[in-house]
Amino acid sequence: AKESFSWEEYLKETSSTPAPPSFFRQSRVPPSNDFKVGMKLEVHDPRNSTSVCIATVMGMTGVRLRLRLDGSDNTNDFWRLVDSSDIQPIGTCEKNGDMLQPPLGFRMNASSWPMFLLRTLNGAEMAPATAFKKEPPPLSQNNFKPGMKLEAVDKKNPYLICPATIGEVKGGEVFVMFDGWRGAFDYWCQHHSRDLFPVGWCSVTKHSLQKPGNSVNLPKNLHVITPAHIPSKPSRRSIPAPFRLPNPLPPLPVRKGVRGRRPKS
Ligand code: MLZ
Repeated sequence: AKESFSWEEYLKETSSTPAPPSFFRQSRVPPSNDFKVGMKLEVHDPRNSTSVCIATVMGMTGVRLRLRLDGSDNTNDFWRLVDSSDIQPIGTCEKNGDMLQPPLGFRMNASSWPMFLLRTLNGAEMAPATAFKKEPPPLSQNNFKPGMKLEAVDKKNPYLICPATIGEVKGGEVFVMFDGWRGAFDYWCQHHSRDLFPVGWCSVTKHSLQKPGNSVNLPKNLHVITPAHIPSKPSRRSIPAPFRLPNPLPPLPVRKGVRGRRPKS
């Protein structure tokens, strides 16, 4: 049976609190998704952000669009929110006196770009201007505190949004730790990153939310000192799901002779 993840229970279980919605660069009332699969739009090439390209909506989940650059391959799809300032209606570029560019890795000869452009736009369904929503302005202050829970895009699997915890805060940046994945997917980003969402965002926007992984989150510098009740090699399968260490971990007793020794692994 497909059991779903409940923030309410999980927050109790981990005795943690969500980061307040006002800390995020997201609309309080999420925008509506008025795009349809197959529609075309203009987008800044994620691998070359100064150039504006044509993209097609290949899929959608919640208020996120799965985009593919016309003329590129099918292995570099990327995701944008419907209120991202990276996307705009077809014609915007020309109106600004700029030229549409072939994507980085255009699969044809560069000289065939003008003809390709004509053909790709001919008869295409263009996303209407009303589908593009205004991007919320960045917040000036980084208000996040370590331990606060949130929902975050897994940058290694960008179609996934997963339960996460703020691990560290440094100036305008936060360290996003994915619950139950032992650091494998963690990253630093700006506090106003569009990849961070308040707890409940997926449910409100009808985006699927992953469950936390099954691995114990151990701070990297502590992995050699394993408390007796944890198997020395925690695997995703070996620890029953309800078992979770408090996060952040309480300080471990410092044993004589251990301090300063480098882990062997
Ligand atoms: N199939 C992948 C997905 C991991 C997603 C983790 N997200 C924080 C794996 O099991 O490695």
